[in-house]
Amino acid sequence: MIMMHRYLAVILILISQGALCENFVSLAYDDGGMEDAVKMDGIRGHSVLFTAPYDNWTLSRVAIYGKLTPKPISDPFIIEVWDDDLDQVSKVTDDAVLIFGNEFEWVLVDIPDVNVSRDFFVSFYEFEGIYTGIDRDSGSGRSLITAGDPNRVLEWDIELPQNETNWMIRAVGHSPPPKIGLEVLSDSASPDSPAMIEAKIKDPDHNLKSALLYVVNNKSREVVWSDFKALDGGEKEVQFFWSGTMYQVSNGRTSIAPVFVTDNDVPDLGYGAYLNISALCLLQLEPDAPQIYAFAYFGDDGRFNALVDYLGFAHYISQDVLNIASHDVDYMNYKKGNITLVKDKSRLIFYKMVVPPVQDPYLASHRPVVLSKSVLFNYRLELEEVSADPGDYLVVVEVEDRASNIVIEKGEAGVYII
Ligand SMILES: [Ca+2]
Ligand SMILES: [Ca+2]
Repeated sequence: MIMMHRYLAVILILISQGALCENFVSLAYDDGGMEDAVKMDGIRGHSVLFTAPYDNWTLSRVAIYGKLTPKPISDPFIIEVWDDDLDQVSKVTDDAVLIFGNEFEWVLVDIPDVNVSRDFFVSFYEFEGIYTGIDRDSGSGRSLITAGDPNRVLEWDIELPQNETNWMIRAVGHSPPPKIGLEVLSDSASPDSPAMIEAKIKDPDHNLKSALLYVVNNKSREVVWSDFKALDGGEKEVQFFWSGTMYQVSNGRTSIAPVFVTDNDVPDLGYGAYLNISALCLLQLEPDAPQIYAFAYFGDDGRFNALVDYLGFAHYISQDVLNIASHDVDYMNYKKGNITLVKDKSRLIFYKMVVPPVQDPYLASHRPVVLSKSVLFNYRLELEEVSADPGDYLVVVEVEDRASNIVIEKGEAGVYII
């Protein structure tokens, strides 16, 4: 019922930081689902006309959805890359039986890195040795039949209509990381006059995914505020605002801050106001029980309305949320059969994000919060927006593209609360 991918995305960002990723993107015109397959004889090649995402894009692999024919006539296959003048810019020959199998699958063939611009052709010659998958759902007009000596596009002469044929051949290349220019446009933060931070973001191959702002206490290095924005395209000016506040969780007896939270895009089924903000936490049902990752959901008014673990199991939903989900269910009956939280025993451990001067950001745990009040009053657990301490704050912006490039920019100027 509740979308989890946002948090998983956040967690994955944390995990992938510092890891060595190969940041590839795939150019594809097929839909990934095969409806047909053909092999072709000696001179004819399956060719796809690609358009480079930008000039001098580095192409480094070709992916082909194919399998060996039962009795290959000849072992080698050839992949050729031509520019838009039909001049060959790269060529590899390899042994089909070493690379393709007896079942259809995506096979990645390494080619020497080559820079391509504008339109370019990738042609696959298999000499009746390999069936090449065909997607027939989304004719792109980019699948052709080619031949070499001299390089040329042949007349379409196979049975399937050309406008229903997409060779399942993809071009795989590097995705350069985004660049961030960070500027603090207004540096004093208060509810009446928020600080304003602008990030000018450029990505050469136009596959931006998201931007995340952290406002970091200069002394403690704790993140007091974060703001996530989904992006697309290649050039964006993103404005962030901060009113000098942070989130605090309190159970009536004790409170902890700053708590790391995420805004939610809850599907609009009436739940929105109840599940708007969530916080990653560790759930411990009883003192000796294992700790498991979960998300606590809070409403616009700060009330605690749901607790869902990382597998999607709901340990608690509030009476308000149950009423929206199903009007006829009695909450006390529901509670008996479904709510696993134990009053005075179950504990939640919330997180704060820490951004050390030289290391990557990481999550640190707060002391546990015990659920000691009645479920009928939402355990009296609340998420409150409170004033952050006066002082200096750093701004950090983290931008990700769809090829898992992550770039972190720390602002030279900071913001402050008087
Ligand atoms: Ca298909
Ligand atoms: Ca990129």
